[in-house]
Amino acid sequence: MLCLILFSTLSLIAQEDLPTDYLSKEFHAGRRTALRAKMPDKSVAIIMAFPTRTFSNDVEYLYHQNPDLYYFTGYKEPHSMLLVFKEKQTGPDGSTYDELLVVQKRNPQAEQWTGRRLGVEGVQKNLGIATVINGEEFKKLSIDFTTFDKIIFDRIPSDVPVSTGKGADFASLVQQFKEKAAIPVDYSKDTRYDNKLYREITASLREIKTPEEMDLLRKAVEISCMGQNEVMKAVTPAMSELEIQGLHEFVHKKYGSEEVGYGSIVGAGENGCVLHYMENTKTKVGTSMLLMDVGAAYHGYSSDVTRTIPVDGKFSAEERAIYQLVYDAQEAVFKKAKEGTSFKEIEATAREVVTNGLVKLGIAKNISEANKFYPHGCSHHIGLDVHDRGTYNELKQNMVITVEPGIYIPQGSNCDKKWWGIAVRIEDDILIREKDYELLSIFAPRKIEDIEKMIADKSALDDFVLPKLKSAKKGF
Ligand SMILES: [Mn+2]
Repeated sequence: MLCLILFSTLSLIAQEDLPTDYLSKEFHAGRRTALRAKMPDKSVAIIMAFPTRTFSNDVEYLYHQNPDLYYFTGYKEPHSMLLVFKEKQTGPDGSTYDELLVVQKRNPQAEQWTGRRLGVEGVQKNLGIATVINGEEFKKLSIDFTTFDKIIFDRIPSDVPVSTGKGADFASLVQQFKEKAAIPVDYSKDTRYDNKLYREITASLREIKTPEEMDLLRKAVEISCMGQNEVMKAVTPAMSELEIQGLHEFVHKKYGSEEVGYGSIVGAGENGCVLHYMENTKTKVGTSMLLMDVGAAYHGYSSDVTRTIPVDGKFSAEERAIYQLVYDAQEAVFKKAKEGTSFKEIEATAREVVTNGLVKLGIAKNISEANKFYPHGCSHHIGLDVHDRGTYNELKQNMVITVEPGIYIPQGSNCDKKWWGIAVRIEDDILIREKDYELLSIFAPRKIEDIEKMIADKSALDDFVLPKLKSAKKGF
């Protein structure tokens, strides 16, 4: 990390050796056409970038684009806004357009510090959007918003960082939009400013995956499975949760996954009971069960795969009983996974198997007691968000959802002590088809015997031993 000292700047050439399987400009254009088709007459849709966020002092978090803006344009930079018009608009020079992307201006000095920018021409060339302007130009552009019956946009975040006053940053774009469209302070009461319609339209588009999206999602899911497999083979009781997280993410990156779709969850024993445990601070996972909910993301598409394994290589009788119950709940859901089944039915199916099983094992006396051990839902869409936008009514072909029942029995639970500290979640990703489903996460074992076999296998990482740290007084 460097401190900012300004000298004259270099001009960078375009980057080489990039991945070749990004979503195509035709894909993004197709999505904008699909959006326009769903918009009512005399309407405009505004899709804003996400704001940048401070990590520390003058250091920002790695920027993550609003998935909606990425979906409709492929643009990954901040300080941007897309306007899609139902009807053709006429520009000041008489030209017509029905979409307009506002981007950040090229700036060699800034680019040397924070990375290359596409700029207007780069966007036109690489992303195939014809009408592109800089943020500064947006200020001067006159759009008569009174001609629209509907102004469709997502809720504006209430914590947009204050404008730096330099150039056209996100805060100033939001301000420009509010002024041009005369957005009232409380716009939620006026249906002309339609946040609900924004959510409905984007959900109905994004919940159905196109073949191009499926190529990326399949890859993301397979990469997650490769991580799970390698960890199963390499894991030892002396490893830390952090180290195991690192192994997953190392394997992901080895296969080109740029990021994880959510903070990796690696919880040994009781830590598995914390549903979104992301501290991963236990220094030795020991011989208990290890719950690993880790999702590689590939070109923005996130998988969501969980495996729970016995670190010592063999399920104990109690671990086996709980694991089998969760597995059976998944299998029951798989049988119903096809077009036409409702999310409600999926949820009820998983819950019925888990609750009946827990009562049978004597862990719970009734359904409400059993629900405490299974406190979350079974299924959600995955895509550009790990909990992806969707209408959540009936399953349709080309939706991709998770199936993830779980049972968590913390210490001190009102049941026989032998069950305490067992936490099991099994999570798979499936593609819904007309009459059945495809198990996308088939590459990582789910069955007890297959997991035990995988743990017994040798790993490429077995010989990966690093020198001890000289400066460590305690611990490592
Ligand atoms: Mn999930």
